[in-house]
Amino acid sequence: MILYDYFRSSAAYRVRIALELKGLEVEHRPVHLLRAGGEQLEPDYLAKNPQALVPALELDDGIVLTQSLAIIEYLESLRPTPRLIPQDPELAAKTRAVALAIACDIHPLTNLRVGGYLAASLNASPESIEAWRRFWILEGLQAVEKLIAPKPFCFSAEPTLADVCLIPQLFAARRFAVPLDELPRLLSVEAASLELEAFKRAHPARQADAE
Ligand SMILES: N[C@@H](CCC(=O)N[C@@H](CS)C(=O)NCC(=O)O)C(=O)O
Repeated sequence: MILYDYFRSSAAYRVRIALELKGLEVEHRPVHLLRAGGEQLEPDYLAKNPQALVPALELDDGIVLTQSLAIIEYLESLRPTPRLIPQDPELAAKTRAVALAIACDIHPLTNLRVGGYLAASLNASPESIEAWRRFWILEGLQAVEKLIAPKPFCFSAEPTLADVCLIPQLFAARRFAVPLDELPRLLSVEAASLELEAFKRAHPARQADAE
């Protein structure tokens, strides 16, 4: 399998953590989101992912999967252990709710192309785009802080899809200088997660394309 990846992409980081937790190996193929106007917009990549986003996972038969959460659900079917979505229906719903709060409600507002639109079409300054990102990330994480119940991971003694989404979002929050000091539960989950080899190996700084 080939993972089209970018070291700083928090959506790709989610997939890297899931792969590491499940002990699945892939070839990483970097797609540089900034070089030459963005390699995600090149025709060869668009043929794989018409959304022009990373990650994408190309299977050995050539089929390409897109959307990090869909890819992770595929990996969960391929290698069911360790489970990332709990069997208990209530816990599964809570786990998915945190994952979706991050992947659908926080992350899209802070994406590169959204910043590009704010600048090019609405004349937003770099400072106001940074402020926009900080606002939406903090607002979203404040709610996630109340949704989780660390044990020490978001909902249990083992990491789940919620942790897989939370850790990359916290990485992005730091990148955009979002103040995290009043989010002690999130910080405790982060500390527990970053102790694990799988999370360490998936970290942006450890990727071959890291800058
Ligand atoms: N919902 C998508 C989001 C993917 C996404 O937004 N990826 C970002 C990097 S984190 C990207 O490729 N951005 C390129 C751009 O905005 O042009 C997923 O979960 O896979």
